[in-house]
Amino acid sequence: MFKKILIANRGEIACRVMRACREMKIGTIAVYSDADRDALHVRMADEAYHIGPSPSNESYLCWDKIIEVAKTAGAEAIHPGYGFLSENAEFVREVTKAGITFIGPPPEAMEGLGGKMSARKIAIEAKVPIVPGTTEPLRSFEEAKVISAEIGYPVMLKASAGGGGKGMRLVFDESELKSALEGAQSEALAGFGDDAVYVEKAVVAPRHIEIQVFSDTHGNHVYLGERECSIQRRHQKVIEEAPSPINSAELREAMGECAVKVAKAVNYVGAGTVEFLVSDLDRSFYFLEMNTRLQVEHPVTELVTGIDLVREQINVAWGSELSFKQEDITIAGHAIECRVYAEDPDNNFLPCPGKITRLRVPQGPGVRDDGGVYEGGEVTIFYDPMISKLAVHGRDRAEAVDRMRRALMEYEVGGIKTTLAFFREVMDDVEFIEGRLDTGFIPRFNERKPAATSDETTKDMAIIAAALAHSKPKAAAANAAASTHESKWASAGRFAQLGSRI
Ligand code: MV4
Repeated sequence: MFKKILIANRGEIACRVMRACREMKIGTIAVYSDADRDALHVRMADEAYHIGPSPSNESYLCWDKIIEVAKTAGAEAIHPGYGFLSENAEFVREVTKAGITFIGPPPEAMEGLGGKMSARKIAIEAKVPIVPGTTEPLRSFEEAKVISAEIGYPVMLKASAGGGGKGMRLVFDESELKSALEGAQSEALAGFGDDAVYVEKAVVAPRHIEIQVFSDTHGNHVYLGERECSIQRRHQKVIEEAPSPINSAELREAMGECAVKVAKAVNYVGAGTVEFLVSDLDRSFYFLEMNTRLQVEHPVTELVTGIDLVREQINVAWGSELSFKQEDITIAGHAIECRVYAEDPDNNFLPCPGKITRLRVPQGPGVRDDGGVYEGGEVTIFYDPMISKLAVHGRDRAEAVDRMRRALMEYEVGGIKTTLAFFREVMDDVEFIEGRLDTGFIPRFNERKPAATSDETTKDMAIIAAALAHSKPKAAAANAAASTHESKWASAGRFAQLGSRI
């Protein structure tokens, strides 16, 4: 086995990878930027090397510096985590040239699946259903008009190089098509330096369900069930769960087999995720794209399968066969994950950097927190403000929801605003509890809930706080303090259930 691995990442995922290394008795090498001098991943590593200024394009994206560190520190392999260099085929080639093992798929698989249009071609070849549409860039408005009419409105224009909803337009009829096409093309050009846009049929109120796949260098390909990731804001996942509330063994098998077909088609190696849109009307599913990395939401799959995906990645990179076969994989119970962000839910989820003055992480039965910060540490403006992933596991979905609700009550973050209060509200939401998840969940949720920052609400808060101050002075003071770093509503609402939060 490898003796030393360099982790080319930061935050919670760097810490997560180091945990697997430690269990496997592998030495860990961290790299860090100016802003991360005192970061948790640096403290957790056996060795840590400074690689540059705070902006990621001068540090975590500088592969020459990272490879240099790997050589001097004697790393035999590099784990890229997610984001940064994790899906950069050129980086993979450079790492390999330096005689170091890249923990991830071969560059050819990455490139084939990197573009949306190229991925669609691979899926067609592999006889995997895709959303009806084109696999070549639209050459003119006239062509877009003819094809869209053929497919039938509503249609979706998508940038081939796209991601995060950039260069994507939903078009309801022909009158909107011209400006949508121009908008998508210019956004794609500005965002990715490539204005290629194609068209596909819009699936109405779809679910986003993805399949975890795993492949080794011996030609074994398996699927580890699905994750439902339909709850997204601005094309960022917010809550993920496994299995999907649909929880159908037939659908899992059908989607799983399609996902494996895609992995086989590109001679995939390691952990990958095949994304599908699923229509709630008839449970039909369509391949969307494949992500050639370990995903943020991998813990929910780990919780229901009992498999350590990072350990398996390292084993596969070493050249070992997968430690399990398809028939060994079972889905036990239900897992839910909330991405806890340093953002203000009362102010349009604006990032909230700052010093974490207090941190109490939930514990107890069925709770797992993958964190990247510590009390006294800082959340900076330079990187994604996710501070942890809170995941729970229960025997069924109802138990998992109860556990998440309880864990969220235990969770305390002081000094910065977080999305914890938002999650507490979601756990009490009827549509969420019933598992009615689709891409419209967040907009509907926002409509249903009272305007949290109106003057009336603030007044009510003052009244509640005053009443509590009268009966329980210490607790009320704590609650008033909590309301400065969390949603006022959530703090007040929970107070009756919780009594004191300190
Ligand atoms: C779609 C779609 C409907 N029809 N494609 C793709 C990338 C992802 N960030 C959003 N994507 C969508 N692609 C077709 N043909 C709807 C979405 C979509 C979405 C998908 C899953 C979860 C949330 C979403 C929110 C808006 C749009």
